[in-house]
Amino acid sequence: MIKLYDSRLSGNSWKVRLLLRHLGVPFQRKTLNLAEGSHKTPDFTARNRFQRIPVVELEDGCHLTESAAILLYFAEGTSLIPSDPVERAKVTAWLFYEQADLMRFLAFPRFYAMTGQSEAKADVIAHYREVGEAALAPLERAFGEHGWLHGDMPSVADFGLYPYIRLSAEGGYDLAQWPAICGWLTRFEALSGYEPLVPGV
Ligand SMILES: N[C@@H](CCC(=O)N[C@@H](CS)C(=O)NCC(=O)O)C(=O)O
Repeated sequence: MIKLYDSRLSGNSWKVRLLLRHLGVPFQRKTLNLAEGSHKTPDFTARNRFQRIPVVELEDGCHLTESAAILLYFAEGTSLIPSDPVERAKVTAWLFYEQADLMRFLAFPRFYAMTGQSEAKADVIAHYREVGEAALAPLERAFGEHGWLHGDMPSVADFGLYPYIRLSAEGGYDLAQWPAICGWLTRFEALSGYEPLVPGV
């Protein structure tokens, strides 16, 4: 069976889990404790030279790394990724945008809050919030035109962008100022296979 190396609170890993559940792909979770450094061991480094999660181990033992690359691998051949190269590029553009312009700015204020560093890191958090909010504005505009990131149907892009936007409130973002984004979060949560970051909580 496919294995997903994740951690309990990793948003990047949540992306992959959400997609696998939506597609009905069976997998086994291997949940690491990052605080113990279990992603820095020689064994894990052999699975991912970048020493990060998520990592997917396929049934033949091959490893996939980087959440966007993993999402694209599993979306291949499904309705979540267009076969037309131009439409496909529009979908993958969102995944690149998330990695370059959103993820760090949304994730780090949350990480600092979770690790009790909000006060010590107040200046950097203020900077991240400013950049992150500017990067959310194009999404608010996009959802004024269509219900999903790529037109009127969910695509793999929605799976790539949902987790850190949903989790951003834990880092102090006020999502209420983005009504169209909030509507999309609600639509996403109604997709088949949806499960919260920590199931049962
Ligand atoms: N660009 C990577 C980022 C992965 C990443 O930052 N993972 C975090 C957990 S969400 C991690 O493993 N952090 C441990 C570390 O960097 O030491 C992806 O999208 O997969």
